[in-house]
Amino acid sequence: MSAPRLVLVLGDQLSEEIAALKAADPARDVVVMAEVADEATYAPHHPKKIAFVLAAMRKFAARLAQQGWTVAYTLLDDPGNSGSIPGELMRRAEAYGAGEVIATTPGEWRLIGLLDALPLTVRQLPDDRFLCSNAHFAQWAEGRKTRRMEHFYRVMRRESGILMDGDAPEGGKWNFDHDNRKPASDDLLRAGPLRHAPDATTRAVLDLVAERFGDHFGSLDDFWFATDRDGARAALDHFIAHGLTEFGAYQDAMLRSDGFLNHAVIGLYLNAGLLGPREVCDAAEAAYRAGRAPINSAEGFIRQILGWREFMRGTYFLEGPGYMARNELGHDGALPALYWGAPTHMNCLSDVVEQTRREAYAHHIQRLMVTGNFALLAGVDPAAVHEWYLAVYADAYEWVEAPNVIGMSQFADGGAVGSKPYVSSGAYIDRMSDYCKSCAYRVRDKKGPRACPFNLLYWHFLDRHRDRFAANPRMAQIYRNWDRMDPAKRETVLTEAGALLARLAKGETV
Ligand code: FAD
Ligand code: DLZ
Ligand code: SF4
Repeated sequence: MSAPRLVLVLGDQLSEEIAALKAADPARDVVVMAEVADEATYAPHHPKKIAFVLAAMRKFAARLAQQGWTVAYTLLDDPGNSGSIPGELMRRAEAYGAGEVIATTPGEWRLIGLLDALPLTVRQLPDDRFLCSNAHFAQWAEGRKTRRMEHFYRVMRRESGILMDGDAPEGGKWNFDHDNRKPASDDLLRAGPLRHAPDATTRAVLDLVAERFGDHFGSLDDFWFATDRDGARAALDHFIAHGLTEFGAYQDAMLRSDGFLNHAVIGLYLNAGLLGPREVCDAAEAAYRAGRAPINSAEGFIRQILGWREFMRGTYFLEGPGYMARNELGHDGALPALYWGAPTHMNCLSDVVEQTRREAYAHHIQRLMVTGNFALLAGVDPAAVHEWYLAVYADAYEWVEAPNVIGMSQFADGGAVGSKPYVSSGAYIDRMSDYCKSCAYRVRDKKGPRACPFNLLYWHFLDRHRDRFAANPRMAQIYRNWDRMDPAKRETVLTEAGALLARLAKGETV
């Protein structure tokens, strides 16, 4: 009998269809799964995220063992635990006399490099859980001066056949966002995401995480994530039945009383391998075709997965390991302490950060137009913003988090992801949320002691980056508005914004 090979399954590769398992032989090979301190601390992950990953790993390992695989599983508190993925592979290689590792390429350059550096023969197979391979994305991108998600998405619709009517897009349009973007009212009852009571395995993990990582930012209370494939599928079905119909309409809305609105809260399951993108798109399309969801919702939801998610993954691998250090706008401010829960008078930020601390979740518009928008306006170093997002959200893995943060949110890649920066004054937040009603600042004040900080910093941002953005056709009108403002008022706005930035830099509460 030939020597066993080690089959690496990482905490975000929990699918029976994962490439490494498909290439391995249960009669010969040993699956290696390891709970290691390095993966929990290379970014200070939210305790709920760590608990989710570890509980899901334990259950997935048990399922593989039941199916006849030999699983060498390292518990976090095993006395021999080396604390790292490479360390555990070396330990298992010695124990089993193995010289070869079959891995599915990790979703992070850091780990890809660590595996490449091992003194073992390591095969990193393409991760084929996606609807567009990295090679195919590179082919699509070849020769394009700019890459835009909307163009990529149409190719993906055609190639996958999802939501198509022959050669034409279902409903006659590729994009129905015109019907979306309504603010929400808090008198509507929404089902919210499906909540799962922790079982014995999850409770044991929660105790362990509290003991080992209780000092990380984030609460472990009321843990309700699914931690296995069946629970994740039930969460998807629940969303399709109760959330999808109004997903489109309220996609961009924010409410103090409801941090989930009509969002699916499935990103963590998709990214860990408990759900696949094709089944999610198929479920949404089936609901539409059965008359249970309108086209604007089905299309809007499918676009997030078939379009944005695949586009972000392609971008991460195309841009290479240097992407996380990009800083095209030269921002170097420290991340304000309010992101880690220090007090702030800004209602929107205080609410989103508190929700993030509690749930390891915020929806897209909260991430983009509140926490992301503020960091960009305030000129925070994008690497610090990136580290924060990677740590605090249960669905955060570098391949998807970095293009969203470095690219879409902070414009630190100079436009590889988006054609213009996502910045707004307080007016946008006021239109899409109820945060401003009870804020200490006044969203209508453009200057003065109670002026909304987003208003002040918005003009400061545009003014200091004028050379870069004034020629952008999508921003020309904004500069015209700025130029039409009374010069004395412009001066006051810039002076007050500068004073606000100075207070932020000193760590004062704003
Ligand atoms: P829904 O709103 O219900 O959308 C359904 C699914 O669409 C999501 O689960 C997700 O898989 C996909 N999706 C939607 N938007 C995007 C997008 N822009 N990029 C990739 N997939 C998308 N998403 C992550 O999965 N991990 C991250 O670390 C992450 N970081 C982000 C950071 C910033 C600054 C921003 C602006 C967005 C980020 N996103 C990230 C994208 C998006 O915010 C989350 O996917 C979404 O909030 C997850 O919640 P949901 O499952 O309820 O999503
Ligand atoms: C996020 C995470 C955590 C918290 N812990 C582990 C772990 O103990 N073992 C493991 O294999 N994976 C873990 N992960 C997921 C990895 O960090 C993830 O595979 C890489 O970041 C690549 O996406
Ligand atoms: Fe946020 Fe400004 Fe509205 Fe306050 S007034 S909630 S700071 S946007």
